[in-house]
Amino acid sequence: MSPQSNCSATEPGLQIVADISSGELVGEGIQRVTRAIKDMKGIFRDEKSRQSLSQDAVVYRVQAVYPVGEGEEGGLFWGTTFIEPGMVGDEYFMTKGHFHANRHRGEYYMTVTGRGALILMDENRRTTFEPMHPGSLHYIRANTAHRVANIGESVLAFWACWPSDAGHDYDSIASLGFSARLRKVNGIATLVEEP
Ligand code: S6P
Ligand code: ZN
Repeated sequence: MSPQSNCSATEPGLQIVADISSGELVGEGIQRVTRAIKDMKGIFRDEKSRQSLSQDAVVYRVQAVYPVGEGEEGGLFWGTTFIEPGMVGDEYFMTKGHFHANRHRGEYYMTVTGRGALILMDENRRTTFEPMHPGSLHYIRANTAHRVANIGESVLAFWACWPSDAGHDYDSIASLGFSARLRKVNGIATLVEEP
């Protein structure tokens, strides 16, 4: 038997390729979600500005692979999020943000392209942010709400890996929000506490 044959794949794995320059996932079984301006009611501070924008303009889209059922214990999911550059009032285009429904579940993010900010809020509602740039790796602890803003001039793409039993709690953010917002103040991305 040649050494090569010992190394050949016998079990089909994920039939997916993640493009390392764009973040794009290519292959079978990729689930896609798009969030446009019309889907972002109540997320940005300046609702009038949101209403004045083209409602079909895309804010972000997600591609993800779910090798096991959502909610099942023991698996891992993988996804790419692409956030367009843009503003709603003085806030950058950003994701809705969520806690994991199972608060004991963390997550990894890695930036592929663009410039962003990972906004994190712990269980005591203390909000901080980490700059995102190509290659930056971010460990999101359990019990921590997370949201990403695109603070650059081009698409921000990042990879995420999270446990299959994490789930998503969007309601807590929809009702209470984060305790601070990332706003453009004198041209600089600045975390401003909510009143
Ligand atoms: C999943 C992970 C990401 C987000 C995506 C969109 O746990 O954190 O894949 O789902 O970035 O953000 P959101 O807040 O709309 O789910
Ligand atoms: Zn998450």
